[in-house]
Amino acid sequence: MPLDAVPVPAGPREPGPDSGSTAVAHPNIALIKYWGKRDEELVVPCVDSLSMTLDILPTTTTVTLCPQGRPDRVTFDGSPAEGERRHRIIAFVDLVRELAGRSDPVLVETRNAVPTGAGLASSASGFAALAVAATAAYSLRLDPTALSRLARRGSASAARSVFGGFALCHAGHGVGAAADLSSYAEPVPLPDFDPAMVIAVVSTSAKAVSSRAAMRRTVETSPLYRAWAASGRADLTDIRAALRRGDLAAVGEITERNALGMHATMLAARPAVRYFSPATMAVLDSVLQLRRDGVPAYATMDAGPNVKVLCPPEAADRVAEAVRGAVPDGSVLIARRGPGARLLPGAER
Ligand code: 2P0
Repeated sequence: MPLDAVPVPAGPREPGPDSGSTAVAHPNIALIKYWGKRDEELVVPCVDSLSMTLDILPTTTTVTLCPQGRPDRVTFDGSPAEGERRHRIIAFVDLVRELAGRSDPVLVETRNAVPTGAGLASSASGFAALAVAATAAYSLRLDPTALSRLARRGSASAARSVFGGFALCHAGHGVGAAADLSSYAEPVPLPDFDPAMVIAVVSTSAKAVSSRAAMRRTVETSPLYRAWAASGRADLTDIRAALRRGDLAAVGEITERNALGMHATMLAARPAVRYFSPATMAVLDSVLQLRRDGVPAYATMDAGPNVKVLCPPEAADRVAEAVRGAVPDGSVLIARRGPGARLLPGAER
């Protein structure tokens, strides 16, 4: 028998350039925000959310199984990951190992086109890519709902990045296992709704307060939290109707009010959580001016100072120019709706 025809035993291989399962996922921006968890361990959100997955700034993650006895290894953009970041990734891999009934150590290699931890949804794309790559590496077959539920355990916003276009994430009901089972995202089919999202990157520094800690503080201490959560339910009903009509102006108005309300609840937390910077305000002013000039542009902000502006695709260049004028030191990106998380065939890696 020629050497290259000798059957290779199935099982973990040494990591090499062709081994491992590689997945790519894109960030998503919530139009109706999630803020606050009702179960921190299971990462179950307090409120439903609705998002648009972008076509830029992907995360690419390769998970390679290693021989037993090796330590788990995690790299981020080629450097070893440490601290909380490593801990969250390994905890997630442990969850996949438990579901798969496997114990193989792993090498996890992640590359982020998004600045990590800067409110540009890097944990959404990160855990969606990890969920797809890790389940493939451990030969765990999950349907899209189960995959979204699993991604949620890494980061609640990641449940939405499993899907392309628009996705609705359910806060679910009940407690414990019932809450886990009922909280996942699903696609919202809107084939004809294709707005642009202009992203004003005013800072790529990691946030001072993690969204996890900021959410906890907001839920526990902000007197406005319950009111915002209740108004968010009305916002969701209204935005779904506006999306069905393809009414971008209404979608934008609801998106902007929902985000400003979320930041108001944070400002009312004790001590206050403030992600806005002077550059954020300058961009918000430029968006107001665009509207006064008749350009339909609507802002939303997440756990960081960067601003995302929803607008019709034909207005994107004008919006980008206005935003650039407001923050000459920043950078501006134009995104459209993007694809869901997917496994890359060997040839594309
Ligand atoms: C969202 N954000 O709906 C909200 C709006 C930021 C503001 O989800 O604790 O990284 O890992 O579930 O998902 C950012 O928080 O937080 C986020 P965890 P995540 O997109």
